[in-house]
Amino acid sequence: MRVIDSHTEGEPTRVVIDGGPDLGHGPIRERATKFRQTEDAFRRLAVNEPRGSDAIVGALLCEPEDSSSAAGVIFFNNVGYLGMCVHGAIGVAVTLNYLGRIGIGIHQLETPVGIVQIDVLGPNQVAIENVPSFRYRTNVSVDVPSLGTISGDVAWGGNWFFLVDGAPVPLIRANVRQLSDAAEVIRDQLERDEVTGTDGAMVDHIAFFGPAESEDANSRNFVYCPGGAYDRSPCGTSTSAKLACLAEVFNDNKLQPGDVWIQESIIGSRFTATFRIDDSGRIIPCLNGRAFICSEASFVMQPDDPYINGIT
Ligand code: PYC
Repeated sequence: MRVIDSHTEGEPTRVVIDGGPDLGHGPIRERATKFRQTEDAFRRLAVNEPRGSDAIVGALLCEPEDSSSAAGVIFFNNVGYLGMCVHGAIGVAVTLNYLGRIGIGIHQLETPVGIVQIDVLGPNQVAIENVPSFRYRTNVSVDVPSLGTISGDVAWGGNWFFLVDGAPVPLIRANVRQLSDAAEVIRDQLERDEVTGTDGAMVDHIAFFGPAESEDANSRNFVYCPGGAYDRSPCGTSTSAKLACLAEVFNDNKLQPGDVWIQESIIGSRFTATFRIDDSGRIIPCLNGRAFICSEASFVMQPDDPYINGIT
């Protein structure tokens, strides 16, 4: 099994370029279901300790269903699977370019939640046109033991988010532990209160938003991921969900199509985001960020290794 590791604005991506499970053909959504049902040990092996860490997002490259797409990709993490992952898609684009499989220019990636467009602007700079994003519920209040009443929006940006304006402690890196603890209890309360996305989907990412540190950015965020890690990047699916909440079509009148929104992460890295409205009136976010290759590795599996499939 061969992988290439990169980071996008600080957040790691591990692209499996060889030796992954054969999931057959057909829609990537169906192959992702097969992955979950029959090959979950591979997910753990690929991203969990001792070979990985809680922060790594894995990306399994698959043959695309449509041969004009650059690749199919299934994103996964330390506890399960992601619909889309913008930082991961930027990592995949930079990796495919590094391997000489795609050039500068526009390509398509097939994901379990839809086709996204990748615009490779340079060896380390990519813009992703994400899946349509929308706000599903506005100003939902939950009573959280230890925090009091917390209000936020439930929105989709390729994953489900609870977006909170403000944070229980300042959005600085030194507060990552407290922010993570707060996000975790909010997520637990959302689950207890049965606050879900469409079709009862779990709202498994929590995002706090506050003022940016740099003068030219619009906002800083902290995004808590399903497996307890925090996103070092500004989390592109969360930024997409945020854009949907700010967009004029939903009456917030805070952001118009084409307006630029610079989202800063908890470590100060950034995505530059805009959106357009498609022919069906849907919000299509576009996120621009950088990724850098960190390592190329071949995994070794020794049969007597008690942790051959990772530590869960
Ligand atoms: O950038 O969309 C993103 C993302 C999702 C989870 C981690 N990063």
